[in-house]
Amino acid sequence: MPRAKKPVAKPLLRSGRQTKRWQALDAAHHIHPFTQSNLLAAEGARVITRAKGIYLWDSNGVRIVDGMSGLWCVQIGYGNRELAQAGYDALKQLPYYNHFFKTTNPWTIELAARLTALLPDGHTRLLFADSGSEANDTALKLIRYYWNLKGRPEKKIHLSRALSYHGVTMATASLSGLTPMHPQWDLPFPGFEKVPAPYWYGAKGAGYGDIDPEEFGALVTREMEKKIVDIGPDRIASFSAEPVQGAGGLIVPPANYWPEVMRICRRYDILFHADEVITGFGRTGEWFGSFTYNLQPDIITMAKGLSSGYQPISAISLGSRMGDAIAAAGEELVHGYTYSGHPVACAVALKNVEILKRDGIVTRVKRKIGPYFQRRVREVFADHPLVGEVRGAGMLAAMELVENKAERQSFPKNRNAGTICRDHCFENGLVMRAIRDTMVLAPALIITEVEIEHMLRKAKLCIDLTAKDLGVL
Ligand code: PXG
Repeated sequence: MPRAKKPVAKPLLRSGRQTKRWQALDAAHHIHPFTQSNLLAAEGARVITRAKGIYLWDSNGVRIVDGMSGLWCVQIGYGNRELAQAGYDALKQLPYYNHFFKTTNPWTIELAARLTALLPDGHTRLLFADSGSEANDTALKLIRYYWNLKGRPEKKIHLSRALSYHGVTMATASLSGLTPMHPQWDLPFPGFEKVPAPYWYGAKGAGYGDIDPEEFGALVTREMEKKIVDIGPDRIASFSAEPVQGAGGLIVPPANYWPEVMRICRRYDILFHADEVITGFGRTGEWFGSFTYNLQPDIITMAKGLSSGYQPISAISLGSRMGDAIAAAGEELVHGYTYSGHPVACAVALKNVEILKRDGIVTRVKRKIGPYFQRRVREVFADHPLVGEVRGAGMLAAMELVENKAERQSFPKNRNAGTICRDHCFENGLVMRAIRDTMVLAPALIITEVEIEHMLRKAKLCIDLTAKDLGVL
């Protein structure tokens, strides 16, 4: 009998070749978002081929802990079969139809109804779109429309905050306060004005001196009010804000900030738009950050966790003030996307929301895993010499790396502390987001205590290595 051929250890070799091929094709043909293509082409992009729970695998078979749940969005973790099944069923039954010509479909209807039951009182009507940027762009249009309907067309200025991220369309990039998002595109458009972010930890470096968080909260809201008075409240349409600023550096405002902002919006008759693209769907321990911080939004935008990122879908929810006015106008709403309320995306989002509720995932963030995560991240990092501040809420946490902890002094930009740390994470199988020198973790809401320990051990290793590189340890 001929001897069976010994299995050769080819898969690795093959996958190595395949990876190189994919990297070359990617470098040649695919333009990446927020990426310097020439640098990436030299390095080669990491090819992610599968995922399960909180883990990703690359094309070389390396397992990576995804500390960011994708881009702050995979609430339910990867590889959920029920979501896959829901999408597959919808794909078979109705892969596409729209809502333009007096039509609808069961998944869109059920999802709209389900969401309004979870949203704050008065939010009984919503529209769908396909991304956070589209949702915010739509919100700005609806805000303009509302004031036109009210006979106040002069109310057209959109206020938002420094360091905010609201999207990348022309209008939502204008609304965003992260200034690097503007020059390539000659933005912001006129009519977009900024007020300060409630970024207490950065206050000293920004020249506010040694100020305590509450004083700083009062100070930035006074600056906001002054800006409104200077512009003239009659010209201001809206104030847009993330309950916790995400991409701007995970900024959790001082306790007195939100009540004062709510008072200011009411006093000057400014519509309040809560951008819940990151904070929605349990991220802060409630269904929406608006509940966590007791906000009363006139309009809410949501995306990411709505479908746990499994499908591109977003929504814009109208409070009674805007919803009633728009309904009463009885006009055609001259707006909508080909894919708004896509049946497959709605089916997946519906199943996602059902599971978040059925399995008590949001409640678990509030009562158990959120408090555990917040406690452990502080225990591990609060006394670390490189970590100036640990901050966070629910399943959001950040460690801000500083040169001098006692003096709250940041590193000069050219020391690249955040980038060095992110590179260590990359080498050590952890995705942790570097925002300037702030390292962020936003894991899937289904993460276990054991997995949190595993993730934090890796994060500690990477921050220790960074400290060594920077001469702090
Ligand atoms: N609002 C907020 C608060 C966001 O965080 C958007 C709107 C825009 O959503 P779309 O779906 O159009 O991307 C976002 C998106 C990062 C990062 O690295 C964050 C986002 C997107 C991409 C990267 O922190 N947030």
